[in-house]
Amino acid sequence: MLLLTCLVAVLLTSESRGQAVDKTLRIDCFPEPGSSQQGCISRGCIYDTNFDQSHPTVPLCYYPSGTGYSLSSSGLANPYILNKKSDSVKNPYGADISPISVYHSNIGATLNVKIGVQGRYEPPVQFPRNPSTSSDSLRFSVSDDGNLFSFQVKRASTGTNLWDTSIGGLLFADKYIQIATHLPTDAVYGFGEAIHQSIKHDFTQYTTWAMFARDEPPDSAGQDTKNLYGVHPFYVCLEQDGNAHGVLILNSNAQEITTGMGPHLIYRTIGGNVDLYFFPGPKPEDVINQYLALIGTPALPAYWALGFQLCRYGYHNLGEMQAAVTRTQQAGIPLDVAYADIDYMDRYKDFTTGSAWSGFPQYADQLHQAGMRIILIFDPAIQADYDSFQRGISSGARFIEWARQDQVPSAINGQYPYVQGTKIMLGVVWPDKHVGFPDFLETSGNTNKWWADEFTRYHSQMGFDGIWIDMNEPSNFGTNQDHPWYYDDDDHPNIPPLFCPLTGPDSVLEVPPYQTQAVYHYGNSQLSSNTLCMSAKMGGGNYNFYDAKCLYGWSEARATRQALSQATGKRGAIISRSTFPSSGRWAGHWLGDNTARWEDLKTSVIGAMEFNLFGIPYVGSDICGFISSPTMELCLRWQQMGAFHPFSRNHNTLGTPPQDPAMWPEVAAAAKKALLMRYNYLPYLYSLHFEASLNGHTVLRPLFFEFPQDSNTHTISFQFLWGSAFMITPVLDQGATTVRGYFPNDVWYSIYDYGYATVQSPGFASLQAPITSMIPVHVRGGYILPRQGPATTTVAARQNPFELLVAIKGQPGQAQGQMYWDDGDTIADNVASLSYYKWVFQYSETSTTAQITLQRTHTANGLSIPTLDIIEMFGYNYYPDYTSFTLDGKALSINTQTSSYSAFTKRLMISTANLINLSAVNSNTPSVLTWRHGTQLLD
Ligand code: MIG
Repeated sequence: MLLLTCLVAVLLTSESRGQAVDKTLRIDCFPEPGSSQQGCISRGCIYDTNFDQSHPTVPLCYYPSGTGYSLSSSGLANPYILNKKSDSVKNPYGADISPISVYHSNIGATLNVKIGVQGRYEPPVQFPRNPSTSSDSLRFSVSDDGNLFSFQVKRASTGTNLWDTSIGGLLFADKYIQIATHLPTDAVYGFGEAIHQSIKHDFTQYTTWAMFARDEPPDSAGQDTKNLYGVHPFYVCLEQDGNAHGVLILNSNAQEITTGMGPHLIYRTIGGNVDLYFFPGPKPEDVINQYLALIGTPALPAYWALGFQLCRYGYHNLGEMQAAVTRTQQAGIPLDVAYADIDYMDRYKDFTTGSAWSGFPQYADQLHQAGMRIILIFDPAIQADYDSFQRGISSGARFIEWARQDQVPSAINGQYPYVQGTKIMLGVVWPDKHVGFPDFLETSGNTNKWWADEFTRYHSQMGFDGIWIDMNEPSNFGTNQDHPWYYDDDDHPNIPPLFCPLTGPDSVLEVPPYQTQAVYHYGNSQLSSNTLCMSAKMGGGNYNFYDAKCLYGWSEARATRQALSQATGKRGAIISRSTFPSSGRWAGHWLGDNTARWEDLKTSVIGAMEFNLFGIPYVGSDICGFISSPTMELCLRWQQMGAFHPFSRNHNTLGTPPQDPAMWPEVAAAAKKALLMRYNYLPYLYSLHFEASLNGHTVLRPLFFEFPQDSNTHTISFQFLWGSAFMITPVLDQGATTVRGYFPNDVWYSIYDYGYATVQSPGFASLQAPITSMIPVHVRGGYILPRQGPATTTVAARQNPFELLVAIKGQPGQAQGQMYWDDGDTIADNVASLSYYKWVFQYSETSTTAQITLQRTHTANGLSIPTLDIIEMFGYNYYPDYTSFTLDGKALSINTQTSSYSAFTKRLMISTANLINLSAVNSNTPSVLTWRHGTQLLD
């Protein structure tokens, strides 16, 4: 009895202090390894001794409720001034900074909430920050309940709380900042770069995702929360009613998020401020549009860059590359781009050509003659003893440096005359000697100018068309290791690696009090593992590498865009391994060093959708898998799926057998078929890219983007859409001859082998998909898709007549669509000022007539284009009168030999040479194509 009374008393005390927190709403107070009851209590946190077997991820050591700041009387309005709450737990990782401020402002419909202290580091990303628009708006409010400051971001139209920080946990020290919020639902998408097993985050447990750029291959075998090459602290969330909003947390330090069961979100970073951007939607696509208004719209790839691309690491010589290209061509597989990896270089030095590749420039000419293009890899790090480096030094280019002269290791730097008298931090990458890392963040312009000049100089020897930038996390080999891996590699001399000051007074940035999961995940690791020292200087000495490292790939992409334009005078294409918000303005992305496994095929479907959320729509995976060797069947399925990723490239690692599609007759046949369909619909895909670049959109979309009210779509991870109207249902399982797909309530017409032109009923369905067939592709009713007969290069395909696929919906039937068209390769830094065509198409019908209006809403100067010769219609329920066709009142004669109608499939094919000259259709009032038909057929 006495015991019981005591227990009750204890419970009451802790309850009366309001400190215990339900399992579902905790904020971990010991997220690093080594948590113990004693360590927990000494932090002032609460330790739960009841480990819950069924919820092993629930933090046992957690912050008491009420942890945080309170509103100061000196700042009761914008900016709000906060003081550390006197009875609150201290920041475990450094002195609490107090006061801090909270400031909110609007950029159009986007709400910016900034928490922190002026003058602290902020990422120097220079976003365009264009005001966004929305049919809805957001409201910011604060509360100081129980002396705990919190803020709320509400959707004005519904009052839904999108963020509510009353969950507590706000902490702010120089190297540990934490903020937490309740979330309206668990339908959260995004945060990267990481492998996600499902597109929707899982809130049934606590999961922490690190964000710190690292040369780290993805592992798709199971749940793996490690951070990969780039950093995207951005998510989209669907509210209960299907409204969508987005949030960007703009910070470039090592950072992480925990998704908690509340559902709630915990954000931690070890530097900078908390700079939050809320995008009101209310449609998912609106969210991306608003996000891209802030960070900038994606680069428009050259038209040819939408063609199929063939690559591998480990061609021993030019002959092997030629053989792979020739194999592919001879199999009739469409192919636009041939790649060379670091193999082509002389001992891995940028801007050089190795002796086994002496005929490469001539081969490039030959490929160009055949309408093809070349993309070459370039690594950022430059060997410190050859002419490219020397020109950099003499032109005032900067490299990443040590903070002080006395830190420079003379045993390394002393070997290189060009670095004498500098503080350049030398590291080790592929080249035989030490390398310097160009400082693309410095603002004199010298570095970027030198970079562009090097590309220009090399381009005059070797005619490449696009640039592949790798290793830009930046990756450095063997940092802090006595025996780096390359000591055991025959192809790399044993030069000493970089050692960072991990102890002593210079270690404050190297080993901060909280190192993030980017360190803890890897065991014996530091923030500088695989990269340069955190205490290095970049941005011309203005920034610590600790703060700005994650911008390295971003800044290299920006410099490389300038270099590509200067060197080639053309648009071309760039793909970058490391990315950050707004990298899409200059480059696309491949999903990194995946493995030839079914699991990796699956996660790449999710990865490509996520990068569309991140504003980098030009994305794809290494088709058939990079590491290890695919089976025929896996490679076949990957070629089929990858044919529908905006960036479509087969790539393979060193030392594995060739896996280009022509290696197996079955894969060759499947790749040919899938890629011919891709090439057929490239005018539609290109128009989506054009729209994305011009106005800020995705190209590839998850189903929930188009059907947010249909909760079945919220968890669909393995189907995707091109724009609104073209759905791909890939086969991702070994041995499968059918695939389960979901068809939201709408009209879906098959355009693959099974049921071509006919309607697929809505709901879940099992679809035929043996390896001899295409994977299922469906077109959505209500849309008109532009296309063109395919060919084996885009150059040839672009000469073919245009076609329209009219997928009719409704009663009376209607459909609409649009097409953008330009020369496809003019530099597009400003897409709006390109010389381009845009047409808007509209279909409507009455019981006696059908009509398609064609309006030219933008016109290219002096660009000759093919005629529109084919109109294919699905769901057309009448016998057409071929003799009744008119365009703007003038009779058109239809070739009845090549045109046809099937009352069974309701498919009408109108095919007549030179049917419509699109460059001449009206621009003000649309041109009208019309014809008569008989009475409606019964279904
Ligand atoms: O450490 O250039 O992700 O695509 O083939 C490997 C060789 C360096 C990593 C890239 C991969 C490329 C490879 N690179």
